[in-house]
Amino acid sequence: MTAPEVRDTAEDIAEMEIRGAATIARAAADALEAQAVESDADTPEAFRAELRAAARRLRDTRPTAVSLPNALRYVLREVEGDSVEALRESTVSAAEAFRANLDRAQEDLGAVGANRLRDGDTIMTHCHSTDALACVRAALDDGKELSAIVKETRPRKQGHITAKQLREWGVPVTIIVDNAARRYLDDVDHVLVGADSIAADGSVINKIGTSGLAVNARERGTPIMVAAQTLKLHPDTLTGHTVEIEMRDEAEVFTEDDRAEVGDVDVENPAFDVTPPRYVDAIVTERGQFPPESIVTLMRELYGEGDTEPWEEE
Ligand code: RUB
Repeated sequence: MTAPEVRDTAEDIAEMEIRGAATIARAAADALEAQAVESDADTPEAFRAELRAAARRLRDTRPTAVSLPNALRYVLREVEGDSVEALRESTVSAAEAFRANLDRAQEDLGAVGANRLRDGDTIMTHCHSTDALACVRAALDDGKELSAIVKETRPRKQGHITAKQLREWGVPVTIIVDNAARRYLDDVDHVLVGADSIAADGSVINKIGTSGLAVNARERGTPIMVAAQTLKLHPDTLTGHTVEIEMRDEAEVFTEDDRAEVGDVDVENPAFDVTPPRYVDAIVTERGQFPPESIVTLMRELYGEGDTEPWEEE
């Protein structure tokens, strides 16, 4: 059987009710745990097959954020035992360990990122990243005062989530439309964004619009800081694979009414883009900050060269 939580989580990730790379990873680990707890499999083989099927279902929801397959790999590789009960227990403790690592990594990353922020600084944000906000939180906890220029982030306006969080923390916020970013870059001390995936060459894959922002920021001389736990490192890129960019429903940007008004046009709605490493000043992780070109060393250390995926059929 497939646990209802696996189906619900997969749907919620696909529909972006659950969104943001770290949050998706946590939800995936939770769903595998639910699958293990609710499984009625009567043999270890059947239990493992169900868990792999659940992982495949979760993995197939959104293609770009590598935290999703990295979470599934982490949990599945810890599953061990000769009985259904032992397998169940090891899945539950793997999911618990994964969540604890996630929390610790985000806190440690926040402390590193906060060191780059000075009292009185203004940041510019794009989309909503819990890793990026962890840096702000840690800086505030250090007693620094910050203000923020928050890009709306079309088409789904995740900038509003960032603005709400920052206001709850007492940070003064100015919302701008995405197209206004360059005009405000001279007023900004750091561009601070998250990442869905980091490739072996140090390219940063994040919400569509990040690359244009980074190019403009470089031209204005504003430093660009990417906050990304090592869970965002994409191991497949070590062996030459590229990161798939999710294309989303055109209805997010162009409605049926728009079509009736405008006429028959093609619509493209890529969810993410790739920022080349030369536009990024620092990638801030829980292991310290790295120039993007050196991230490959950390990637090799943590993930090695790829091997078979634990959700493939045996
Ligand atoms: C979210 C997005 C975020 C990263 C990092 O895109 O691009 O910047 O996922 O987030 P979407 P976090 O809204 O399409 O999921 O730091 O929370 O992992």
